[in-house]
Amino acid sequence: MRIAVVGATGMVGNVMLKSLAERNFPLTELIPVASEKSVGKKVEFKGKEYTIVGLQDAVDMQPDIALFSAGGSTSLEWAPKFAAVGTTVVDNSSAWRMDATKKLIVPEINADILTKEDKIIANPNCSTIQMVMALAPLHKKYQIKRLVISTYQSITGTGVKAVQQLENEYKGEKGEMAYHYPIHKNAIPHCDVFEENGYTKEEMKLVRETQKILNDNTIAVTATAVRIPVVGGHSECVNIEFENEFDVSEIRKLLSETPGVTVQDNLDTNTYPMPIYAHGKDDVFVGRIRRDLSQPNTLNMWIVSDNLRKGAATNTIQIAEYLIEHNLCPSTTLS
Ligand code: 11C
Repeated sequence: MRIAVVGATGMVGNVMLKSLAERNFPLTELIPVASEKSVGKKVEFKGKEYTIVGLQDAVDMQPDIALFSAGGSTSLEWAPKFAAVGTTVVDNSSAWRMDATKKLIVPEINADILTKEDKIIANPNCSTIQMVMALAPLHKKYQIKRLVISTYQSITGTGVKAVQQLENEYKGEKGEMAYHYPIHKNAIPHCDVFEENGYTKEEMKLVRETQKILNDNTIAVTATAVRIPVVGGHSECVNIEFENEFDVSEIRKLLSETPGVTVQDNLDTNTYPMPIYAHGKDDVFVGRIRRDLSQPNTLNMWIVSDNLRKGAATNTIQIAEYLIEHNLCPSTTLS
């Protein structure tokens, strides 16, 4: 398996390299790819140095799989060029997610819809992935009717510039601003750009991507996404109304049996998920599981996950692993 990592110098790209190494991903050649200004620089992978190549050189090398995390416009322009030479692209940007001809995949939920013909596969948005990981088994059993979501999102979702802004503000130094406002000691109800409907794009990703992944447009979703000065992961308060009756202890059992989900929910020991502890982990953590006392068949949960891991790098790599394990890309033979 010859694997290209497009956007290898970015925050997600970095975690991808770390994660590929940790998971002992079956690659025979790593091709780190970045924009022209990074070409020639080195990245480290499993104790070896690799030289970054440009996009056209990477296409010419015809890798088996390209893991993209280089922003929407790079994906729109370059994913088709890789696909044209036979590379299967797994794209972490928002470019292809809602394209009806592209599949939006969380492996634990819907990787079984992938075929050899899928040459560009979309990785969902981080805040969607962690939420649907916890919702999918519940939807199957109780049928979700409506979701009311509030997010508390890590600045790492914005990128290096935002982490730098927080550090500067913390130290009382001036610097470039990633946000319109200070983030230190603040909460900004504005993730990604505003759409005409008054919601942000991040909020609408939660609506559209959830329906696409769960393959159910009848689920009503409304969301408010907020940026907070945290680096470890995204947190979400999710209010779920089901069509059917449920038992809270059954929900807890179902979630604790779900691969990739860890329940942390013990009021006696003050146990609940928090981003500081989710940081660097691949799982999605769920706690504060309790009935909404204000209306029937409704539940509240608190969902936390490292947005750079399961929300981005890990999910992208899991898709690639699925392709290899199921013989779905050109030269798939597990070494
Ligand atoms: C955030 N979810 O935290 C974003 C980052 O659509 O892939 C990823 C943006 C995307 O702001």
